[in-house]
Amino acid sequence: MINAERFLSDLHHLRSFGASGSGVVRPAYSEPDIAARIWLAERMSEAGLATRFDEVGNLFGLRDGQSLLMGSHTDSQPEGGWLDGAFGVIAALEVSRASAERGGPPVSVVSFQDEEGRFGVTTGSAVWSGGLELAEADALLDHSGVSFAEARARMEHLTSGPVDASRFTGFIEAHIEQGPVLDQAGETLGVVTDIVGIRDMRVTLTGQQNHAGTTPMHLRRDAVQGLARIAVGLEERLRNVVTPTSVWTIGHVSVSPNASSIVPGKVVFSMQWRDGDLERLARMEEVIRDVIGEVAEQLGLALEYGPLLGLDPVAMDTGLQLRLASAADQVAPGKWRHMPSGALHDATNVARRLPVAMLFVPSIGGISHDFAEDTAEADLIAGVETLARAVAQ
Ligand code: HGY
Ligand code: MN
Ligand code: MN
Ligand code: MN
Repeated sequence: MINAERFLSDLHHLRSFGASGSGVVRPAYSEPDIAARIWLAERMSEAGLATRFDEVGNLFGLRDGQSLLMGSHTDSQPEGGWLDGAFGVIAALEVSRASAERGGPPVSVVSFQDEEGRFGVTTGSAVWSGGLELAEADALLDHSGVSFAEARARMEHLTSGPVDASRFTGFIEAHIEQGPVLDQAGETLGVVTDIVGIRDMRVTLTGQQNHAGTTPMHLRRDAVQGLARIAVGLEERLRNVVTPTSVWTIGHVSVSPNASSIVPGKVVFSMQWRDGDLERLARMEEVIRDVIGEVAEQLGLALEYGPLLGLDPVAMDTGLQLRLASAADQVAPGKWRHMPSGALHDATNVARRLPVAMLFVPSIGGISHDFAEDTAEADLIAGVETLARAVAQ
């Protein structure tokens, strides 16, 4: 039902924007990200879609009247794989074209901006869905101190107007799994049941910067020692409240002044945790704040928290799941499953406004957020075919 060659050709063209080794470096609002969006808008126009950039740089390709919305994001992590987000956007474009050619239901396409959280957590779809006020988003800073307001100003000249959710009947996002489940089971497709919740906050520990040769150990207020104790303390204390699917990550660390002969005076780090259960997320937060507070006190470090960002867990629409499941049964009989998503997706935000569903294809070796991320071509095509069948039904 689809043109696999056209789909693969577009997917590989998108890969060329910000290409780095086998992966991409295409963070939100960077030059390659904006160039990719401009190219994508051209491809949408060629497909007969009316293109629109909203005020934060989300790109829509619209069919007239009521339509189904499909898509994902085209920005990447600072070191990203070529398929994260890209697969869902180009799959949506192909399904939209194929459906129009067959006289099927109208499908609009979207690439949301800053899904990867340069400025927070899925910023573009959070603003579009009303989950985050634009003024609040504008004040968010990336790790180098650039504000969201400054970044989105780089796309101001492209802005062509808002897009109201009421024109859409639902949202389907296809994505690579980004985990090992389908790959290890030798399966082709996953119909997502729900998406985990996430919490993310920046923590600043300030001690006393000093000479690394003359300052006795017992007189130091060393911010890196604080971070080390926190990392170990969390490992021990979170054990009591979590399940095997709960996760927490200190993924970004900035040490000041970051010199071998200086006792580090300041550490800023990201503290992120995820779980499918709202209450457990709250219990994890209590433990995290306890551990950080206790270590700060022991070492005489000043402690400052940034805003607590997050998204609650959400369930996928059961009607849309059924449609995806029946299409999956046709395309990959006996080789698909229902499964939760441990990664975050724009679908979480869109669920505020529309019924949403998600379809996964396998990630080879379960690798993602890494240049090595990949998926077998046959699995990518099976994913698009499944979407097309679900839409046709
Ligand atoms: O971090 C995530 O789960 C997503 O890839 N932004
Ligand atoms: Mn993604
Ligand atoms: Mn990602
Ligand atoms: Mn000296």
